[in-house]
Amino acid sequence: SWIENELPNAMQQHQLYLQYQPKVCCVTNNIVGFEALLRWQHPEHGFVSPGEFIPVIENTNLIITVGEWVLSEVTQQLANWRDEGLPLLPIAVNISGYHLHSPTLIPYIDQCLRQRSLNPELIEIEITEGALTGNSDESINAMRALKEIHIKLAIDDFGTGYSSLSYLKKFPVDILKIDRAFVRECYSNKEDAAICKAIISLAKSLELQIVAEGVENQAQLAFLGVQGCDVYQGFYFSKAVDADKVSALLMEPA
Ligand code: G
Ligand code: G
Ligand code: MN
Ligand code: NA
Repeated sequence: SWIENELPNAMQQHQLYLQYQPKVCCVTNNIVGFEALLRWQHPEHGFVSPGEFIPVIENTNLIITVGEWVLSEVTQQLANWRDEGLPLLPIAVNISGYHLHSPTLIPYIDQCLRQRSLNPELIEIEITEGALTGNSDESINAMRALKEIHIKLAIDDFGTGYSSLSYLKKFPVDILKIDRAFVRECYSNKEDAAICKAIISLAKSLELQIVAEGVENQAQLAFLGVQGCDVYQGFYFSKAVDADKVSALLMEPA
């Protein structure tokens, strides 16, 4: 498709850029980190959503090229903020299963961090639950290798991947992100409330940090807070914003 043909140029021609969505502590309301989200402004097609172009390239080497571009951008951005004297917060990066299972991921991240003298704790890798259902041994090996270089791991879209919960015991995971499909009506729908409660309780007993996605209103936040959710993300606090807006947020006293 045109997506595969034009994406390589898009990186060179600065049509791709990142925005950053704040992650907020449910207790203090302080920003505790950000998630990097890809954006593509195409000269003819206009704005192209990652929800549209990522699936097209997800099982090709192009997802590695794009993933490496994101990792390089994010680490360079962190280094720039550090050099400007700003206090740094961790940034979560979405990595596709195909890239996770490639032998190039670990050396590439390691090189990005070393080149810019960054603490690995500043990068979190988000893997969707769906990416972990097959290749279980391969996934475990890749995740262990990430842990060896002190990178934190999050399971994204948790609850939608139809995978066995037993992998939580085997996989060295730090963070669970409740899919926004369960958050949407958590305060009014009995089933969604039960699912959110169960996921939060599971995360607590496994000592994992729990992040709720897609929080858009006070009713959702109140419910999640009572259940003991640690962190939330969503339009209620902020949509993803440009890097210069992040600098302003980092400068604000907590
Ligand atoms: O930001 P938005 O809601 O448009 O993102 C749509 C989807 O694209 C989400 O599932 C999100 O995880 C994914 N996505 C956004 N940025 C990246 C990225 O840098 N890499 C990968 N693999 N997926 C991304
Ligand atoms: O799959 P992933 O969680 O990486 O997807 C992140 C996507 O969710 C981003 O594209 C972002 O724009 C979107 N998003 C973030 N906050 C909200 C929200 O409060 N409501 C909705 N509907 N989407 C959100
Ligand atoms: Mn994500
Ligand atoms: Na998600």
